[in-house]
Amino acid sequence: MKPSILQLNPILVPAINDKLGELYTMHRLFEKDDKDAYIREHGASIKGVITGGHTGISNDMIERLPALQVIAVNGVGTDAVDLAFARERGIPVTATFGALTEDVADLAIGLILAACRQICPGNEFVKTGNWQKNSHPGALPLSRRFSGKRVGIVGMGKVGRAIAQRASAFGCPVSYTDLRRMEDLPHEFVGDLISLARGCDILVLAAAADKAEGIVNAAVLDALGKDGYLVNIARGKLVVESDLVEALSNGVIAGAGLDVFVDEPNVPEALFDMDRVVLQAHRASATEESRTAMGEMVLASLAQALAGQRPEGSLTT
Ligand code: 8YV
Repeated sequence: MKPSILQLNPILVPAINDKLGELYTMHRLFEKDDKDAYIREHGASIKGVITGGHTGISNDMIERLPALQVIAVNGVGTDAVDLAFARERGIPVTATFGALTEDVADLAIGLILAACRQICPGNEFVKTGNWQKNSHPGALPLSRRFSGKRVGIVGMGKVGRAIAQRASAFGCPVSYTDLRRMEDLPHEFVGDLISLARGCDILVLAAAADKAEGIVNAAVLDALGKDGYLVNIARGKLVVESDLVEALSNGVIAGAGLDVFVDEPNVPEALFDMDRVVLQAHRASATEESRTAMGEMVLASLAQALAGQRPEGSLTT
């Protein structure tokens, strides 16, 4: 009999779904109306869980899966899984470290360019026919340069480093903050977030959110200043969203590029009309390349755990 796997989020790569279906009995919880009843019926048979970084799994759900041997996070953020709880129970938790680095870093640069160069309002101006109606060169305001701007990065993990590499190619001096200085990096380490924000033009959030909820607040945005941009490709909850909306509304900062939000898919509507703000629907890893590589890592984690081995890169065992 094929082992049972509980899937909490869809996987968008057909080849990965085919492989999962070949090897396992898949329980696609996200498709069920009465999730509670479904777990009551099938919970005891579940050997593995696949979830998204943002979705994670609750402790209550873990407790309802007594045969659970692995939680495979299809993403790099593990802030929505209680790792200590899983560790106590000897359940390996894996993530897809390395699989999505390049695409998340690419989107960070895309958001910076889009926000600074006003690419979205320009696109709308042309596509709605407004350029033909008003071809005066001043119909759109001047935008801001990205090349050479000072970039401050919060979190110098794989993604932060890939953003630094790209920003350096744009001639941008890079500084960063993290829990510690990293001796192998040529960039300036700044010990506190307010000083980092004060010393940069573009503040990019690439940090894990486990212990960093609300670190970007009114004081940090104030330090970033009226010519500064905030870019977030990590987790919405790193930011006090109401402070951000207020800072953008009052010109405390110049603009923002946001892929993630506190309560997705709910986004503060005040942001919708702001030309200086570019929004994405949590898309940083949403390429065929990343999602295929991530899916393969999930398959490997399940196979290793269910064969009685410690999955490579387990964070808890
Ligand atoms: C993932 C994410 O792509 O990696 C993460 O932590 O939040 C996402 O970008 C998502 O979990 C896909 O399921």
